[in-house]
Amino acid sequence: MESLPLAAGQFSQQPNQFTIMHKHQINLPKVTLSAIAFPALFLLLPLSGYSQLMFPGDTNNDGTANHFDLLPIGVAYGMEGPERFGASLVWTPQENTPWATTLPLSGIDLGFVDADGNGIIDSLDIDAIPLNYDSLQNVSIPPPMPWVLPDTFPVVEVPYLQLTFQENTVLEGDTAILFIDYVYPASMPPTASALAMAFTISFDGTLTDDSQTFFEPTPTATDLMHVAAATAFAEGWRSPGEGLVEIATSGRGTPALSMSRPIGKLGIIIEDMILQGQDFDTLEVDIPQRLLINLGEQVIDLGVQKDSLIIAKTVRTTSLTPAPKIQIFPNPVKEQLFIQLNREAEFAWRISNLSGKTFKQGKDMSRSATLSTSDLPSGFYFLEIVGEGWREVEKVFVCE
Ligand SMILES: [Ca+2]
Ligand SMILES: [Ca+2]
Repeated sequence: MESLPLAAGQFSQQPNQFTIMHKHQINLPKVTLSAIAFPALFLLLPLSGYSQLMFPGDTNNDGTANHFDLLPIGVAYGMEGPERFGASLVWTPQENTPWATTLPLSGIDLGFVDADGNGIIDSLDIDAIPLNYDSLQNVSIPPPMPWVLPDTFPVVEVPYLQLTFQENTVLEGDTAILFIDYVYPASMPPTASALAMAFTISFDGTLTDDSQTFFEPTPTATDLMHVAAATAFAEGWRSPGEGLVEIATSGRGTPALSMSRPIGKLGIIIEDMILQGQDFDTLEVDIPQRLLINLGEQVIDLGVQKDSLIIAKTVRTTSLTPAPKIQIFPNPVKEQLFIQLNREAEFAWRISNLSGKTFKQGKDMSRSATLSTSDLPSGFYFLEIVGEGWREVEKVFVCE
């Protein structure tokens, strides 16, 4: 939208300039006319002829800067080529000398990958990606093309991303921590050389305060590089959309994803006062888009293990009594479920299924309770325990 007034301004000025030049040309003697025309042609030719025009941050030259642009930096890490004269990180077309070396499969010239133009591909080239995130271009030379990687590396077992919430349950207004782990099967051959991945984590943005979502890479994994974007990091255009976080992780030219390892954690802030007329809701997380590549730019299948989280209603406490510590076991359970409190308290309990239907409920005034579960069909249930000024919800699996 911002480019509209600029484009309109340029358009209104150009006819004027053209008219003035035209008048001058008419009055000028022949020799001077060709002297003016020749430099104009000379300026235009290199751009459309043998040179390249690149945009810093669009390392795969697909027309935008986003998390995928980390991957070419990982593939070409440490490569050297000609510097870009007058280089900057600003999202403008920048002329560069072709490196004559390309990404192995997509054939993209490494001049596009050297985002800062200093003649070396390294982690400094990442800076242009968040700076220009979601910016669009369609004037690069060669023109932008979808980044299609046609070759896949066949695998027997699929590596996958595992999402795990730190807790089963959070209250409204709490911060839910989601761990992102990468699981690499032992059966993978050394030739797989898994290097880098880009993926999108999705969740129901209406249940969360997206302006506060954050990503923290695993601090000990210093061999990895990361790019992450969410509405939370919104400065200008950095906004993949509500309930979406785009993340890329890459080794520095080494097969850093050829082993299982933690990638990082996501902090998802649950909206306050969202549950109306219901006691709890479920927040599902998934990774609908994901791409894993190896050192040769080949695609390796990447799976996902999802997780979900129970959001429970916050009870506004009027009592100064702190909530007791509660243990619920065993889980999974077959016949009897035990509730153990660290002090005596009056509490009510309820077992319901995921759609909220109550199966059993009762009241107790003690330090423990025993609930029979043998008559429940196998599946997931919520066990809700409510005392004066406190509340606890656990997800329980009943098996036969
Ligand atoms: Ca791109
Ligand atoms: Ca560079």
